[in-house]
Amino acid sequence: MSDDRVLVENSDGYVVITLNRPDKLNAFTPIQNNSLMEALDAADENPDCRAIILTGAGRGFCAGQDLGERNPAEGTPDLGQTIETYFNPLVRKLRAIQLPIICAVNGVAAGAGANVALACDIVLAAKSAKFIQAFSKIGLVPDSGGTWTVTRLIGEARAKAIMMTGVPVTAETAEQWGMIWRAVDDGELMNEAHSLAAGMAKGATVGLGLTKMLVQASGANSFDRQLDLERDTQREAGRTPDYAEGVTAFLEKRPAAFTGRR
Ligand code: T3D
Repeated sequence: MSDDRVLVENSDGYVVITLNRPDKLNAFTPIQNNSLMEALDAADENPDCRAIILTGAGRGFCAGQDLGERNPAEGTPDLGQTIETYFNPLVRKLRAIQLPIICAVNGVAAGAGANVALACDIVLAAKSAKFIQAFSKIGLVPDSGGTWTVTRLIGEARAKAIMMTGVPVTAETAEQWGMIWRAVDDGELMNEAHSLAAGMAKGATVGLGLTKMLVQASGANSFDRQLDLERDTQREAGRTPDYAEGVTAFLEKRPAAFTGRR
């Protein structure tokens, strides 16, 4: 990586991407955002990469936009422009990559940092982590897809309350509400994330990617349209070598050795 504000580590079949500006709780700057996009593209284009872990260095996951880059005394900025340039492309990419993306939320996730985490496919959080829809505290509205994602995850009543109050949501509450997959002991977070990613990296990669797309498409589809989409997608999955291997392995009573060929 050209910039050390985002670290990339290749593991066996998956990639770990770490936001690395711990002194500022990994708040997003344009450079860090560009590096993160580059790292995600590289992982997506790497045929050996079958899963991604996204996490943060230090005591925070990400505190959202770096407010040190904003100076209200200089006039009214066009925040729509920065959303269009940085945050919207980032969350679109997280959802478009046809690989499982595991977010290991190691500490506070605030503002865009919270909604970027929640845009990932499987979210694990350390029990000490908190999710804060911090936007209302500075007169903004939730972005990075939060009004869409969070509302679908936890419903309007809770979404409106946490967005309008900015109250921190603990990892354990987030798990109880269905906002994340699991809250785990702090010391276990990265072990859990690696173990999940290693499992995914041995999985039927095309099928997992298609599953992600199907679940994401369901929100906009009627039940009938979704049934059609499942039919078409199953046709595609059924043509992969991993399907043949999965069924053969079952019949031969042995573990499947998926190649994950994409
Ligand atoms: O502008 C646009 O482009 C529009 C898009 C907006 C997207 C957004 O994300 S808006 C929301 C921006 N984020 C926030 O409003 C959160 C701001 N941070 C906080 O409220 C608190 O830091 C936390 C609740 C996240 C954590 O609190 P705490 O007490 O654990 O840590 P701290 O002491 O506040 O922060 C530690 C350091 O990180 C501190 O630096 P210092 O004083 O030690 O040099 C603090 O200033 C810095 N930091 C934390 N968040 C940000 C930040 N620096 C810049 N930007 C931040 N967002």
